[in-house]
Amino acid sequence: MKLTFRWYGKDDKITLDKIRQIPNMYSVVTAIYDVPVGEVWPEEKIVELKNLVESKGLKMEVIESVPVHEDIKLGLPTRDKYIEAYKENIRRLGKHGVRCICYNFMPVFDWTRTQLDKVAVDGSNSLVYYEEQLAKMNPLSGEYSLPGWDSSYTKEDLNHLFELYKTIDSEKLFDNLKYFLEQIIPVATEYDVKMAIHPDDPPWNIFGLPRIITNEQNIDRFLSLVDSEYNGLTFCTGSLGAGRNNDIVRLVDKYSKMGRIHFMHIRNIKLVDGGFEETAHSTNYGSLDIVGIIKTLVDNNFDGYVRPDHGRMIWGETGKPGYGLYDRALGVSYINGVVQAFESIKK
Ligand code: DNO
Repeated sequence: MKLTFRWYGKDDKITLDKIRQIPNMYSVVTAIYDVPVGEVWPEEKIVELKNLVESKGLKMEVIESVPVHEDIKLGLPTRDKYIEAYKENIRRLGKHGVRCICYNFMPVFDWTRTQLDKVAVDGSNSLVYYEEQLAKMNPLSGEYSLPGWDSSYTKEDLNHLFELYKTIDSEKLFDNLKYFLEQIIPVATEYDVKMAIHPDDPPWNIFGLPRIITNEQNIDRFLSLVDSEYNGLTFCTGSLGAGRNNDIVRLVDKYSKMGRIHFMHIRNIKLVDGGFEETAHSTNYGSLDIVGIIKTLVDNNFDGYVRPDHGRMIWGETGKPGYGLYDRALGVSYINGVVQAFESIKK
């Protein structure tokens, strides 16, 4: 498996110089952040970013994300022009060495937490999700901005989108996803770019908006919409793990054996009454068997990309919630250790 680390580009205070010093680091996971959703990424920006990354001895083989325009998810007549732009982005990225694109199909909001700095007994803090807090949030008030949310929406945009989503249930959302995949997967195949959908985080409907990449049944359905290895998954252990019926080790085994996992996001969460809390990666800190997950990947000769996912804030670090350096680097060390232990037993 190939170890990667999310890097938010030149403005990220966690620089490439720091990332390259993390043991066994292979590639960054990045994106072009200043092009509006739905537009084509200028080729010179892609090349410039790639050259910068490669000048530090790293690769740029994974993009997270090329976001999907809401009109595509809504199935509006304007979707075709956005799908054309999406295809062009796949071509351009594929041509410049990108082998995997992570994206999601969550209506309006990407990953959602209710508190970003819950302090734990050891003094670290992390992201949490409590139903009780969610019930008090009104996303239409325009007061909330979460790290995973598109901050360009005005209050009016949000109200308009919510109005449009009133006619979209999960069946419609599946239809719109199929329409999108049928057009992009042939391009991804031609340019050898593995498409890897990110599960919905958390894996249930929020604020009355449908979410479909949530459990085994729906993932099976997603994979059969276009039955090609280029139509695959970003298997995010923490996102799917928040669903109490999702048996994560078994699902990692099933989908990696099928060759449909292209990218792993590894993090641990602790399920608590009415929600979950993000923890250190170590198996004994949370509810997920991270050791079992990694063992399964090693057993199945997983050769896709892996990155540590959200870390806690430790040692006084401040920064992008979930994306500090220290705890994610500890996460990589943990992953490295467990991988090497199982690989050496296997030999
Ligand atoms: C959160 C991330 C997600 C992910 C998108 C993919 O930390 O895993 O924001 O990048 O859902 O499109």
